[in-house]
Amino acid sequence: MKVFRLAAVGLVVGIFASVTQSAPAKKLVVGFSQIGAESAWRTAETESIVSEAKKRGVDLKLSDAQQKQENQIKALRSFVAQRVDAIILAPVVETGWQPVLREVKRAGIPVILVDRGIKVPDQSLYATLIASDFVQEGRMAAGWLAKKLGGKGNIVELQGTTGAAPAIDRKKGFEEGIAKYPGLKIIKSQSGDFTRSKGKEVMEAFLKAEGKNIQAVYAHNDDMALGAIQAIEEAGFKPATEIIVVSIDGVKDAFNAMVAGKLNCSVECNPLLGPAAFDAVQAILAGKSVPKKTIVKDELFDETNAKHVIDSRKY
Ligand code: GYE
Repeated sequence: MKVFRLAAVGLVVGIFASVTQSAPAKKLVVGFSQIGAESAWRTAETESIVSEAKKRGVDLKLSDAQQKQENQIKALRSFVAQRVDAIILAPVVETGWQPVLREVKRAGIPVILVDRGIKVPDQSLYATLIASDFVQEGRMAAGWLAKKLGGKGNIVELQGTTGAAPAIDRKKGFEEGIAKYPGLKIIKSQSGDFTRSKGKEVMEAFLKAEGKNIQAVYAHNDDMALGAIQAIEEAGFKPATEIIVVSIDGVKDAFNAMVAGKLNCSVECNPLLGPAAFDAVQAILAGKSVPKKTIVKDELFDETNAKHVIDSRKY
């Protein structure tokens, strides 16, 4: 009886709701041009955006560019053809966006940049950027390493993807950071494209050329550092003791490596940008003004505190 009454009430409420409600709101359609899946960081970012879209009932069109700008440009054009409501773009490199973003603007579609910035003469070509301060991350890594090495030592650098904002800025910040220590030198620097396999490959070449001359590795992301650690071990050196390793991102595997005593330090870079990205999408589509840039705050973790925080890490 009770069950029946509840069902009846539900039915009445249901009918009432359907009478009073106007036509259901149109589902928001958002195009997301993602760079690829080169690192654990990137996978975490994709998951964050996909799951947030689901949570908010957004129809997300996800396009994976496999690290190629030309694929991203194609994706943007296809989003325009599909008349999406907004575009989230994680741009692989900084330059070369002006022509396609003009087309997007002409179609009246707002662009939300996530995680990496771009260089365009016309700032109106994107609505907002949500990203970490990569220069600051580089400075933090440099400060930590300078202290660890007592201001003296030879460093090899594994750069991120050539032309990418985090590669340019993390290099710049790090160089600034070590500039006050005349005893610290970058003796080799090359791109490892933000991947584990390239990081390993480039580190192997560095070790072959410099061997015992290397006191530290600065990698622009954790994946390259993890590849480098493998190369160091295979060359018969002890990572984190004989060769200090510092990197950026703070992904779970980096924490595992710090706890295992193979990685010394990782500067966090938060990839969980889904909520902030969709807050921006919805605000912009509601005609609200949003800041041109939102900086995500990052912390530094190292061998002394990794084990205390590893269980609370979300990516
Ligand atoms: O650090 C790296 C990734 O753009 C901030 O890209 C991001 C970087 C991140 O592949 O792991």
